[in-house]
Amino acid sequence: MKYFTTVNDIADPMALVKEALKLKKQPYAFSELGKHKTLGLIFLNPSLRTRLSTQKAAMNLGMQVMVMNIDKEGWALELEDGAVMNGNTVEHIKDAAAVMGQYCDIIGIRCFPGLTDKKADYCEKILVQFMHHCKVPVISLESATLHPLQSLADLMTIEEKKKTAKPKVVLSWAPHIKALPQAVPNSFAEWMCKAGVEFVITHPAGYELCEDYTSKAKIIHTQEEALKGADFVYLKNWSSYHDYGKVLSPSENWMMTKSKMELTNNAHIMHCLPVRRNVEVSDELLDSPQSLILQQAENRIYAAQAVLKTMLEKIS
Ligand code: AN0
Ligand code: CP
Repeated sequence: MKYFTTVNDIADPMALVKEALKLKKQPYAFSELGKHKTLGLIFLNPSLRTRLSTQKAAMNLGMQVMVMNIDKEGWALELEDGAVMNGNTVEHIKDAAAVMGQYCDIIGIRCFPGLTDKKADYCEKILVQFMHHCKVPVISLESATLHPLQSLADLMTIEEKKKTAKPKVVLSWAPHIKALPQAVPNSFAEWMCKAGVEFVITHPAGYELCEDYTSKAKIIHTQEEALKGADFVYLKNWSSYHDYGKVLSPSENWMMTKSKMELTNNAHIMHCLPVRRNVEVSDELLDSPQSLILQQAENRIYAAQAVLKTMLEKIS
């Protein structure tokens, strides 16, 4: 595996889930594998879980880690090929990526969408240039359109908790005060469509996701209808894809509450975090025994570890 940017970069998602679950039981079984290998983590946006869990995963494998918040600590990056750089940008991404590739054996990069130019975001302008110029294996730490480490951890969590072979998993849009990326729901949909679960997406009209990721999902616009018999309910806000980057105001209240959850099969609540409490989901649910938010966050370590291990085995 040279790249981990989408579920399509791996041949067998369930095999990777099994590998991650094995590493959770024996985190230090491969603590020599990463000796004298360096992981670089490059952030163009904030992070708590991705940064720390990926760092921890690398440490469990014996790697050295360098972290750079390039948006704050680096030179202002130029993204346009052929640009005459007489403005505010100081360094071209092609030079920055090539240099970092010389310092690191594997690089992780977080590059959120701008949410104004759909075409630039959905062609992954930053990630693609970075992968091209750095020459080493690259892990997406959430790109403009996808967040595969999160989805791998989410699928692990569902595997650990499911009580039937084919559980019903519902992805429900949740309210938020800001325009958020579609990366987490796109990615969750992409992975769930390959996971052998009954997968339903529910959202207000106008919040349809890009069909490239949802073609195999059942889409139901009435939240109550979608929740019936669910075993897992995954809450997430996203901004509009069709009216790109906009926050539309649905007429109903889409916040997840205990009374709505009574329609489910005593479902587990999932959220990737950070969560706006009592806006997206009520405290009562997030702090209930049905909540899996901390287990998802814990599994981020072993999801990253499984990906790093696979990459290290190829380069060492
Ligand atoms: C980000 C998002 O929605 O993509 C990161 C989630 C992991 N969330 C926020 O910006 C609040
Ligand atoms: N879930 C997740 O990716 O969290 P961070 O944005 O804090 O990394």
